[in-house]
Amino acid sequence: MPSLFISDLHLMPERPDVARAFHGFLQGKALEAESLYILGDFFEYWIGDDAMDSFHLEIAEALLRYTSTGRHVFFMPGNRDFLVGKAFCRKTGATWLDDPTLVTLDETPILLMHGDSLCTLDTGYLRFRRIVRNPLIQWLFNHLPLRARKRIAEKLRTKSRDAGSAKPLTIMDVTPEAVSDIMQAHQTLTLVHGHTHRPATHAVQLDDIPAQRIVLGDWDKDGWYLEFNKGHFNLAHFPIPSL
Ligand code: OKV
Ligand code: MN
Repeated sequence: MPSLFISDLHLMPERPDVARAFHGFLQGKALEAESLYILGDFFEYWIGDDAMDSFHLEIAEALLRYTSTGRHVFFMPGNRDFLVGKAFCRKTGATWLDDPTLVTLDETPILLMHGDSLCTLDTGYLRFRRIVRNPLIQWLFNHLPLRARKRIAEKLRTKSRDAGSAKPLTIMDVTPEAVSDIMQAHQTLTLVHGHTHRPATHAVQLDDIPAQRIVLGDWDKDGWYLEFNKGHFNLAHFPIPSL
C-alpha cells in the first residue's frame, strides 16, 4: 500500500478552497494509501489548542474519520504550527513526529523534515525560531490570555509578511551544506521536506554517492502530494478549484 506525504497546506478559514481540497483529498486519493505523512505548516497559524474554532474542529474530525478506517496519519509540526501539540494528535488519532525523523519504508530509509531548519542563510528567521521555540518563552506565551496571544500573533505575522517580501529568494532556500550534513548524520540517501514552496526532485552527491532530496509543494492554486509505492516516488499535483 502506498504512503503519501504532504506539507504546507497553510490551512486557515480565509482559504476555504484549500480546506475543501484537503477534505476531498482525504476522501479520495488518501484512501488509496495506508499512511499519510503531514510534514509541517498544515495550519497557517496556531496560537494554542484553546483557539480552535469550528474550522479547526472540522479538520480534526476529518482526520479522525480517516484514522478510524485503520489508516495512519503522522503529524510533524512546521514553522507556523509548531504549537500544535500532542492533544491535537490524540483528538485526530495521528502520531506525532519529531523534526527530523528517519522512517524506513519498503526497506528504504527516508529522512523527513519540515525544511525550515535547512535554510541556514536566513539568520533573521533562525533568530525568531530560537526565541519562539524556547520552552520557557513558550510556557509564558501559553499562559497569556487568548486575546493577548492573538494580538502578538497578528503583529508577528504582519512583521514577517513585510520582511519576507524584502528577502532575496536565495536566502529563503535550503543550503547545500545543511542538506548534506543532515543526510550524512542520518546515513540516508533520501530526504523529503517542504517549507520552501519549490516542489522538485534534486540530485544530491554525498561523497560521490548519488542521493536525492524531494521537495513537497504548498497548496495554493494546486494541491501537491508525494506518493511512495513499491520503492518509487511520484511527486504529483492537481488543481484546487476556486470557490
Ligand atoms: C507562526 C510565524 C507567526 C514564521 C510567540 C512565543 C512570543 C509562540 C509564539 C506567536 C505566533 C505562533 C506562536 C506564527 C510563525 C509567525 C510570523 C513569522 C516566519 C511567542 C511562542 F512571541 F511570545 F515569543 N507564537 N504564532 N513566522 O501566528 O502561528 O514562521 S503564529
Ligand atoms: Mn514552512
